[in-house]
Amino acid sequence: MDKILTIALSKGRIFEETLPLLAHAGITPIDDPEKSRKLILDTNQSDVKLLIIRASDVPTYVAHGAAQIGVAGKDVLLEQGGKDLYEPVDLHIAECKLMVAATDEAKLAKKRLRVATKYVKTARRYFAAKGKQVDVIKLYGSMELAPLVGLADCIVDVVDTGNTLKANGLSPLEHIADISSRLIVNKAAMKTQCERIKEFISQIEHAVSTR
Ligand code: PRT
Ligand code: MG
Repeated sequence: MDKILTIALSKGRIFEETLPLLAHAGITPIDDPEKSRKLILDTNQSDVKLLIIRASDVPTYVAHGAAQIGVAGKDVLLEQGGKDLYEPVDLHIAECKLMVAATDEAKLAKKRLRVATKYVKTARRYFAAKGKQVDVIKLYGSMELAPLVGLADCIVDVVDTGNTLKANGLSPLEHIADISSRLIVNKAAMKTQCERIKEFISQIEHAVSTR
């Protein structure tokens, strides 16, 4: 019996954009995570399973070896840095930008900025590197609201089309990082399931480069 290969990923844009890459590696899920309530999806390959979890939990599952492989946004990886993982492939999916946004430039001129974000560590690091004093307010979602109700002067969030910012009267003002999703691999699994994982990585790399 071959060892099981478990791949952790989140529903929504990451799942949808990873599917064609998995298909290239010959892997097709049997259930649709948007319809099924199952958290472990079987695939057409009996030794490959998909774990459907929150985007921000993917590095944790892979770091602990509960999944050998995962797909995680670079925003999540930057924020949770220090997890002992390999990051062998930039999948160039779920691309966006991590930005500072506010109603206007003047809001960023304050001596001590209040920054609302779920990216607490990344925001601290960014403003510290600029020598800017900040108070970071941790939020779990709907960051765009914070500047509108006086909770913060600006936000740090990922931006794709910019429509959400625009709809809330905010502008993207400072670029922190370009973001895309990465294949991540558990370090111990890379040794114990070396051949299977290397084969998978090269199939995915090929899928990315020929897309
Ligand atoms: O939703 P949940 O709280 O479970 O977690 P999550 O929001 O982290 O997961 P998900 O699936 O929404 O995002 C997974 C990954 O997709 C993120 O970690 C990013 O790497 C990447 N990604 C790419 C994005 C976006 N584009 C994006 N636009 N993640 C979030 N957004 C948000 C954005 O913040 C805005 O609020 O989507 C909204 C719409 O964006 P606009 O700019 O197109 O209006
Ligand atoms: Mg989301």
